[in-house]
Amino acid sequence: MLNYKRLSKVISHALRHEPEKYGIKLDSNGWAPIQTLIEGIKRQAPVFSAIEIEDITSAIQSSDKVRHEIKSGQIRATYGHSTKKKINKTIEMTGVPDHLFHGTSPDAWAIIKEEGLNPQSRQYVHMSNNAQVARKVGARKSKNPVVLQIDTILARKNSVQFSREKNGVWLSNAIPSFCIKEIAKN
Ligand code: HQG
Repeated sequence: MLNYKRLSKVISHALRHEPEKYGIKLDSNGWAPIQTLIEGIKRQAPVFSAIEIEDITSAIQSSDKVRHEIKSGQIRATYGHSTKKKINKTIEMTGVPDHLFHGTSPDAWAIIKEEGLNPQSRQYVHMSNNAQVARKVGARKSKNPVVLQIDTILARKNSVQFSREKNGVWLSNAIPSFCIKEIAKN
């Protein structure tokens, strides 16, 4: 039985970070033909040399988050990109929650307090519409994660643009520090 968690990581690597290694050229919205992805994975990851399209769909569906989507023979990563050419996102003009949440480490928070939130190695800042989820995201970085609350009304007044992804994930460009505060642990 294939390790779908591992396969999902390889798919994310190909579609978020290094598509060229897999012979893939993402379009401006991040889409690539599934067949090209399959051929690239077969070449790059010998352990997956016999994968078929059903394995790609199973890996995506068995994942704990909506990381990838499939449409008309194409596949894309929904968020997380670090490729040089920016993936287009649809700016939400309505329906942005008044507050979004970002989980991080105390060390990063000490800098964010001064500099604001930056995308760092990714194309966009990642946030959640849910503080508990943000705490889990921060737990990837620290045993004592900090949850930050973003005042999106103030941020939008200061030219920050938000886009909605699957499953409660939100993306934006850099957010100034005065729109961000720490929320108490509960
Ligand atoms: C921090 C996972 C210093 C920021 C998650 C974060 C997410 C700063 C780190 C998705 C900073 C970047 C993305 C500044 C931001 N100075 N540090 N000015 N501004 N930072 O991993 O948001 O499981 O690139 O706080 O669930 O942690 O992969 O971003 O700690 O949705 O699908 O710089 O990745 O999803 O770290 O995570 P990351 P993230 P998957």
